Amino acid sequence: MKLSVSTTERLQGSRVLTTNRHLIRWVEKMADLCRPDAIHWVDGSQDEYDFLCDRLVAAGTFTRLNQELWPGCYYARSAPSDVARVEDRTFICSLSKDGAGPTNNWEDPFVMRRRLKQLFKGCMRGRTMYVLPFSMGPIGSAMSGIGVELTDSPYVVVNMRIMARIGAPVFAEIDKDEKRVVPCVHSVGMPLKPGETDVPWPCNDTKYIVHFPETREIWSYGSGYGGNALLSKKCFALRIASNIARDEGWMAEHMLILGVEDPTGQKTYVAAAFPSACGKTNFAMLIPPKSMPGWKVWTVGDDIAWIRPDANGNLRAINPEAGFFGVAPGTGVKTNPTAMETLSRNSIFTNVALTPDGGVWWEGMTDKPPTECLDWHGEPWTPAIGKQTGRTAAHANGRFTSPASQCATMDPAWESPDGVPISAIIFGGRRSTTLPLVYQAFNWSSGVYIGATMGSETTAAATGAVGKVRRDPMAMLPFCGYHMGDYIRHWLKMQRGLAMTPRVFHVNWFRKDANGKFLWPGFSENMRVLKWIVERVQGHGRGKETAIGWVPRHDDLDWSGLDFPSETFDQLMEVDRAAWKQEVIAHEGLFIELHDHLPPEMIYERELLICRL
Ligand code: TSX
Ligand code: MN
Repeated sequence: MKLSVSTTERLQGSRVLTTNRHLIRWVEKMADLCRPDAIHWVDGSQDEYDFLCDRLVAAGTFTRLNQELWPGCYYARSAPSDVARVEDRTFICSLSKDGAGPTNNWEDPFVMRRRLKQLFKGCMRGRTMYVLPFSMGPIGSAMSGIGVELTDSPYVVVNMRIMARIGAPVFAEIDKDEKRVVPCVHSVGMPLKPGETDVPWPCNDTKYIVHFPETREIWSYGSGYGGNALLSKKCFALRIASNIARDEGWMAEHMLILGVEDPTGQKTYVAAAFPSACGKTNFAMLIPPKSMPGWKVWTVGDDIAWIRPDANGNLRAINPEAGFFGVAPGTGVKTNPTAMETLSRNSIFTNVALTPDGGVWWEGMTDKPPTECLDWHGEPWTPAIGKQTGRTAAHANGRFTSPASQCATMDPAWESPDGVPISAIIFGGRRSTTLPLVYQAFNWSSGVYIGATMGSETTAAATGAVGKVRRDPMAMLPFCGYHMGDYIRHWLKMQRGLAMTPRVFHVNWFRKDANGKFLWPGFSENMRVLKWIVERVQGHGRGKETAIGWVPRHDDLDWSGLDFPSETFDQLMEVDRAAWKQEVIAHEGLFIELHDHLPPEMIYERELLICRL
């Protein structure tokens, strides 16, 4: 159904909420191009949120969930073609093609601008343009960054209210000292003719996710989903911010941040980079086993870290986000009870299943599926139908959007304007062979080598063959907004401004035995690995030197409450020289792709590794 825009807009959001003349001029210019029926300045209030959710329910985009079971929660189904990030439609439009590097799509910025102008001409007809200011990081923090997203999607506005700090306080911050903002324009690319009824999930088969790194601009067209449309997240906080960080001497990373509290109450913060499907959110919310009393893990963030050296040359990190946009399938009471509690209220669910009692379900949420439900297409689904057709009730990339403030393990300092001190960086991947449970780099440059060459085996969700190692330097391959070789050089250069570099580790929870069985129980038991990492950072953890780095002996880990045979441990930790020689050969592939920008240190590190093997 179509609401009368003129009357509703008069009630909500019509007042211009900034005095910044550049911002107002830009909004006018973009409205001139996109031709929305109304402009709504987003104040970020609860009233406004409720108003927009009501509008989304009326439009059929949202279903209000059973408020007794799921208070404050809504459910959405996207168009079946608009379910994930579109990497082949993601562009880095730097002035030179070389600036974007071989791992990004590039288009001449002048050509792309012309194309975008055509696409955006009149693209918001029949819709409201929301002017959505957002702060990445606590409002007013020197470590934060501000953007303004113009969008014709109320779904985006309500998701962004969970994922970032938005609205009036951000406008006030922009007005205070004429702060530089990153302009972001987003349209679902489906204008409405007069009287035309909308569809529940408007989008366009033509999609563009475009970044202009020099002018720090983002343009997104044709998708209403997640990382394509919530421009604060991957587009700003990673692709544009990685450019800003390179220029300003800091790091915008695809990392979770957590704090480990030991039984004496001392806290050690670590940041960890894992490619998708490795359980980053689970790790960020880890619950230590009962047999390790006094140990506790505190969550700072689950996806993105902005890390910079402070005045004393120590690295400090903030989580630029305010919520979790997590993959729902696989999240359950057994794998992540903290996340389950977090998403139990005031959350938005997209592309999962709807149960007859007005709740949601997805694969892995409970052991037993519901006897019947509507799948993410809105079609009837039962376990029998699932078995027959091989179709899952939820889409593998179905998501929950939940406020971080509801997460029971959030660190007391998670919104500290100065961030938290980072003592260790952990890289990880899903590797069924070769890579041990944990090893520590010898020094910063060998650590950068480990990050630069890390990889993960593809799972069914990703495109292409299952079980093939895909190299994904620092888990940033899809998110680095410039040449990956220059990015690795930036990592090396960071050392110069630091009083002390963080210790660097690599973990692998996914090594399998000859029968394809996981060697390591993972989840809570990963606390034993974290404890060793913290002890190494503190300088009292013991280990042994191997060809690839320092590793714990069986006796160096805390095994209280877990019967883990030393023979299994040996399998899990084995550094097989023959397999590692193959591994080093595989590193070459990436290095050849990046060769003309690859720092020579990477070649030297590779040589040293070969010599040690
Ligand atoms: O998130 C995971 N973590 C990190 C937890 C803090 N997953 C899920 C990954 C998919 C997103 C894991 N899966 C982990 C892990 O440590 N380990 C595994 C592999 C595994 C799966 C099931 C078992 C053991 C290991 N089950 C039993 O042994 C009974
Ligand atoms: Mn991510």
